Amino acid sequence: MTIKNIITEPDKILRKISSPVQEVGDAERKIMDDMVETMYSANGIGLAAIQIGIPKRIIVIDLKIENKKNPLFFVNPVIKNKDNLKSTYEEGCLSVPNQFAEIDRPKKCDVEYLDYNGEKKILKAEGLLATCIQHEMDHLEGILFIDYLSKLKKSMIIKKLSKSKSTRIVV
Ligand code: GNR
Ligand code: NI
Repeated sequence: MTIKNIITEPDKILRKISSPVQEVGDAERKIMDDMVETMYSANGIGLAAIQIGIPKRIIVIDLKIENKKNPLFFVNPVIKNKDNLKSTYEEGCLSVPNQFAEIDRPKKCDVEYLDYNGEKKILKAEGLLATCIQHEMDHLEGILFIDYLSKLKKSMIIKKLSKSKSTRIVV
């Protein structure tokens, strides 16, 4: 397994729409293994393949309840049912480092997907898991949580991140 570099804003790659996976084979499992390792090393609770530069519809999530590792793998996820009730979480994103904002999303959702072994599954999610699934699925459409903020807040964040990117290169 390899820890990959996480792409951060501003970067056009993050705006790509990811393509469906044709078959869950060893190559796809290798991507999933690298994704979990990358997510753990960055202390995230979720990661979409596009965040490591791979435009495929693959996401991994681990809420690390009680510090136990329990990685969930979702290939070609589709949301089937969304709750009309919303819940609010303070969201962050490994591709938008050190920035946080409260975002409203449906409190519950059902998600249909293929698992690590390519088997079709359906999961009823709520709370932080539902929020995280929706956050990751947004990545598959090139959407980031900052897109839900006002134009002003969003542009301030992008400005900050592009500045910190340009000063990170030390010769
Ligand atoms: O690590 C993460 N934490 C988080 C917190 C609230 C809502 C969503 C997330 S996902 C984020 C990791 C990430 O960027 N996934 O794409
Ligand atoms: Ni994210």
